[in-house]
Amino acid sequence: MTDIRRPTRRLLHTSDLHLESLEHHSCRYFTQLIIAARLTKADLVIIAGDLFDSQRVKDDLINYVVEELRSLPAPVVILPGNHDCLTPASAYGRSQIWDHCPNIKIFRSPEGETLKLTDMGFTLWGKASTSYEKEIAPLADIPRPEDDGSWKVAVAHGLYIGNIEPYGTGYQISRREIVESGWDYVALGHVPVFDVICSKPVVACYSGSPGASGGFFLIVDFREETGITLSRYAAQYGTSRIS
Ligand SMILES: [Mn+2]
Repeated sequence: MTDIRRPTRRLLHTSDLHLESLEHHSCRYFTQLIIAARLTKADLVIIAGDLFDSQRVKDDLINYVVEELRSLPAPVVILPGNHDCLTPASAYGRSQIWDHCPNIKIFRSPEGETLKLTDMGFTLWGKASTSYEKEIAPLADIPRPEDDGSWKVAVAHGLYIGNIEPYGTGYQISRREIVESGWDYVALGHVPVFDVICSKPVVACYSGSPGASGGFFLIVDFREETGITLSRYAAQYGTSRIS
C-alpha cells in the first residue's frame, strides 16, 4: 500500500447522450450537463461513450459541442462508443477542431491506452471503439495500474454480463474483469440506466443517460478518508442532489 495521500477530487461521469442535431432534444441535456459541470465544480468530466448518435452528425453540432466542452474549467475525457466509434468519418475523425482544445482528451487506441492527468491526480485508461464492423472487448487486457499516488479510473463502453465469461468480443464486460482490474473506479457506458455494478474492491457504475433518465448524471467523489461516494444529480432541477 502506498502512504501517499491522494488529493480529494470530484468526477462528473456521464454517457450515452446520443446527440443527433442542434435541434434534437438530446442537445438540451448536453447544455444542461455543461451548466451542471460548472455548478458541481467537477474536477474532471468523463463521457463514457455514445456522446454522438452516429457518424452522420453535422459540423454545426460538432462545433457547438466542442466549444461548450472547451469552455469548461476542467479536463474532459471522451471514449468513443459503438454509436460514435472513431472512424475517419466520425465526429472525432473528420474534424480537426478537437486538436485545438487542450482540455479535451479522446481515447483513440483500439488496443486501449493510459492517460495520465498528473496535475489532477488521475490516471485514466480506456479502449476506443474504432469500427462499426469490429466489436471490441472493452476491458480485456487492461493493465494493472501503477501505485503512483493517483486515482485510477477506467472507462469502458459495453454490456455488463455478470459472472459468466465473455463469449466473444461483443462489447461484453464481466464481473471478473472489473474485480481483478485493480483500478479504483470503472466509469461504464452503453446501458442508459444508472446502476452500481460493483462496489468492492472496485467501484463500477453505469452513469445512466441524461436523455433516458430525464437529465440525471453522476457525481463521483474521491476522498482518501471516505473512499469513493456516488451522488446522482438532476440537471433540470437546478442541479439538485437527489440521492
Ligand atoms: Mn452504446
